[in-house]
Amino acid sequence: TVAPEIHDASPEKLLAPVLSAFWDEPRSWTLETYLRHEGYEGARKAFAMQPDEVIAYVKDSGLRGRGGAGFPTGMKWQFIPQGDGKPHYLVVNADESEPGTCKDIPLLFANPHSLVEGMLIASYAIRCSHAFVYLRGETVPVLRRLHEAVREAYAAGYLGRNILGSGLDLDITVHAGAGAYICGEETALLDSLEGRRGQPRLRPPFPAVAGLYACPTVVNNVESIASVPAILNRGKEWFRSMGSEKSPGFTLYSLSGHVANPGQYEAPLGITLRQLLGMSGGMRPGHTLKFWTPGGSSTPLLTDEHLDVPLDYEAVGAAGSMLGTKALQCFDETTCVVRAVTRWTEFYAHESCGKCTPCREGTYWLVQLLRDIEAGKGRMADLDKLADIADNINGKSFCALGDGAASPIFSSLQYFRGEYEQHIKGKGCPFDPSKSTVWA
Ligand code: L3W
Ligand code: SF4
Repeated sequence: TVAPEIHDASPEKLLAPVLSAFWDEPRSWTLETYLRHEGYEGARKAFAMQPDEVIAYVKDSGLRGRGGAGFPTGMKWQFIPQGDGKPHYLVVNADESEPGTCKDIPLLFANPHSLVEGMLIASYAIRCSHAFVYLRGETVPVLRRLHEAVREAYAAGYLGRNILGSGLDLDITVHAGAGAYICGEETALLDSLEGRRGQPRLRPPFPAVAGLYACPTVVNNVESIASVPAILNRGKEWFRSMGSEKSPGFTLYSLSGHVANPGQYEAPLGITLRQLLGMSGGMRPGHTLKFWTPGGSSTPLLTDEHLDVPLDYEAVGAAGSMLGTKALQCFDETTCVVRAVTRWTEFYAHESCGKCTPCREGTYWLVQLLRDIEAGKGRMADLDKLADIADNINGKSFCALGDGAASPIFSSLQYFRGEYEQHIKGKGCPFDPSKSTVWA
């Protein structure tokens, strides 16, 4: 597929970043810098509207959740019942841990006030007076910066009582998690925040009905909330002028692996990997793309045949994968796909919370089979066994972690079955790991 014209990735748009606009300025994270860049203007515009109008505005903008699922943000806010007499909560999911995903943490590090302002607007809209950020605990420098941004916001009257005369009272609590991937699943996150072991809850009820402390709760990703101030300030039409009709706006892509210049790239949805590689210096010199993930290892692998697939929810879905978190991990011809899939599967087995049998047992057995194949001890029948175990995990597990673990198995067998067979027939890995910087 070639990117249709509706996917506007024109150079002017690419050169006008929003979330990352001033990351390279000295002290970009301070309130002073933020105020020089339209800081808190979106909140002022939101406060001039009624809360329901703000929800409708965000819904009309077409903003979709940036945490992986792409659920419409305004619709999620609209699910919060009004006049129910219960407290409402906003919880920001900053537990970024999906392999290859590295955009929320840099965003918080460089521009934490965009999140604080977004939280003001979201809290006003859903009538919440206590909001939480659940941050990946290993990122201590980010934790400090976020605490400092919250302190600055209180001191300047952007948090606390009757903020900017709007009648909104808002407190923000920043909570550091303890390093479990499963706590990025929204209901496990809520359990962890409540002080319990983080394991997924049965859904429904969704958090919008019974979330934190059994009260209506919006759980949104960092980037989703941090995108809201610019939408309010510059307008929903401006936002819709980027990307496609169903996947509008700008977003942060994390580019990693065998690329010349890994990092965060801000661009409209609908740009292609070929265009992004063109902007960023391409693959490392002398090497070519072999396979890649559109949204971290939980999304099915794609190959060089898919370089022109527009990176939006619909087009990536039609290509057989998912846009997910937009974590573009690129691997060149030196990479053994079996080794890469084994490494990811070890991650899922380690992070499986153990609550349900298909994922707890299945990921363990996938690892055993993959390690055998990679070590040259596999049998041809193992390939069907791999697919069978993955099939017994996929759609039969309690949460999306299980489905994520099955994705690299199915997709690698689909595109690279021959490479698995090569390992089995040749009784070993045909690749030289010393040539592949990613898995060395
Ligand atoms: C009310 C309904 N709310 C859905 C809400 C729901 C949630 C959102 C999306 O997984 C994906 C996963 C990973 N009433 C509702 C409703 N909602 N129906 O909408 O829900 P869902 O189930 O589609 O997805 P999810 O459980 O949020 C997220 C993929 O992301 N992923 C993983 C990312 C990992 C991180 C991380 O590192 N922290 O983000 C990567 O691709 O596989 O498919 O809020 O409540 N009727
Ligand atoms: Fe836990 Fe895995 Fe089951 Fe999710 S799928 S509940 S992580 S065991």
